[in-house]
Amino acid sequence: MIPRQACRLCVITDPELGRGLSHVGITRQALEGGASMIQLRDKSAGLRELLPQGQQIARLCRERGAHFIVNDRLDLALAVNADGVHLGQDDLPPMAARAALGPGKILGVSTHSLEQAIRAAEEGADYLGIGPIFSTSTKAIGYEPVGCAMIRQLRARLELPLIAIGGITLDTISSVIRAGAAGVAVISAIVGDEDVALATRGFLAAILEAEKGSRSDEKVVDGSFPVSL
Ligand code: 3NM
Repeated sequence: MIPRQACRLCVITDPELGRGLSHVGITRQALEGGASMIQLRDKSAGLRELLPQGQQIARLCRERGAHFIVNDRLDLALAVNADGVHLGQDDLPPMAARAALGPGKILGVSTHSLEQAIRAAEEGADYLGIGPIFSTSTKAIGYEPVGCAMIRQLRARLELPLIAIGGITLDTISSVIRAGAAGVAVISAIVGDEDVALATRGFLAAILEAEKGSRSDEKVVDGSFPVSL
């Protein structure tokens, strides 16, 4: 289980886009800007290099009450006692990861279609990454952008928090939240900014503003139960 608010703003630490900042450096600034979740993502560094960084990030997140998720590396997530792990479609299947993680940890799964999302929910994911929402040059994943329509479709079928990812910027964030995403995960628009803390703060403010808009949309559409437009 993960509280919906924890999914609001996930900053993914990508040192390649990070203007010289390390995972820890990005984390410090993102937490200062109000990120609710940090995802450590590194496809090339070895575990011995990542371990001390992961330990430090775990401590920083704990101090700030933010959630710490490790991308892909279940072993690292366990070694640093992270809050959970985020898996892609080619990583360990969710059920196997859950068996190793135990019930108290968070399991997030990247999904790129309705079918993948429904399967991940059935397999025990606590939240779903859904993307790419828009085109992005950060990751060549071989999937076409799914757009906000996919968020609306999934919201209608699943209770799980949805974290939208892929090409999210300050210009597009409002449409994503209003479509029903619990939050967003961002790399380039935050980590690539020269002031990561300021960029994070800007995203958080935009999300809170869009959430207010979503609540008034709900009221207009139906006074008795929430509906996502
Ligand atoms: N996963 P940016 S898109 C890491 O669709 C990642 O699952 C995606 O980076 C998915 O915010 C993506 O720079 C890249 O577009 C996100």
